[in-house]
Amino acid sequence: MRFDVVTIFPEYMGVLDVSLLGRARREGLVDVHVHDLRDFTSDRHRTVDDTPYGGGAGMVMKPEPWALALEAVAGLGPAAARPVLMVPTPSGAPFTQATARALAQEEHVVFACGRYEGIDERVFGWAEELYDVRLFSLGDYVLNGGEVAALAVIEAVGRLVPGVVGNPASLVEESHEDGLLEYPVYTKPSVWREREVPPVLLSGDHGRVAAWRRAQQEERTRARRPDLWAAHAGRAEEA
Ligand code: 6GU
Repeated sequence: MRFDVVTIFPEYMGVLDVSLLGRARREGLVDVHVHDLRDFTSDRHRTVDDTPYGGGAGMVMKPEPWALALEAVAGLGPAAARPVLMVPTPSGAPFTQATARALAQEEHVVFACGRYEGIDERVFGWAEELYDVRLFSLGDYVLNGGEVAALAVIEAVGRLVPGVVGNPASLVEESHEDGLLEYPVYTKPSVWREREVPPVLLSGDHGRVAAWRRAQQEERTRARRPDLWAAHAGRAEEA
């Protein structure tokens, strides 16, 4: 699967070289290319922003450099694939594990990382000609730009690509895969600084371990994420 990232801070994406995803890239499992938006400007100052119509604080990203960049990048993926354009913005739809699973089925995903107060809105309508356009948010807080959000999505989706995570079973038993948070985990020593591992985990009784873990998942979800718990309880009632 191929990712392209358009940004005015290409060096921000340097962390993609390290860890699990770095290895996946070197092994050719995921292909990530980063493009500098300023390479698609034509003035001496390589200008990407301007003042907002209607007034107000901050600057807005100009549409034409974005159009040129997105036209150039759309054709870089597999010929048959209609690319997905992922636009990080605090006013987008929530990005979830379900979104990550769906994106992992795509062949070509492009990120348009805006800075300042955002990108001229007309770009998104225009881009529908070439892309399946999806505005997304990581959560209800504001980042300075979309780069960190693009990194988060590339990591969440990249690890679902077959072969990237060594043991596929570890993808199944995870927070959010079944609508509940993950159960707590422990390793040796069984007593550490006077704190004991829950005895059931040392019992060797797989049935009791599974039941305990399930109860922990439910307890945590109820305590920490009442929103997820309500949705889970709703589904259980329907079934
Ligand atoms: Cl996707 N982008 C920006 N700029 N801020 C955010 C976000 C995205 N998600 C939460 N805050």
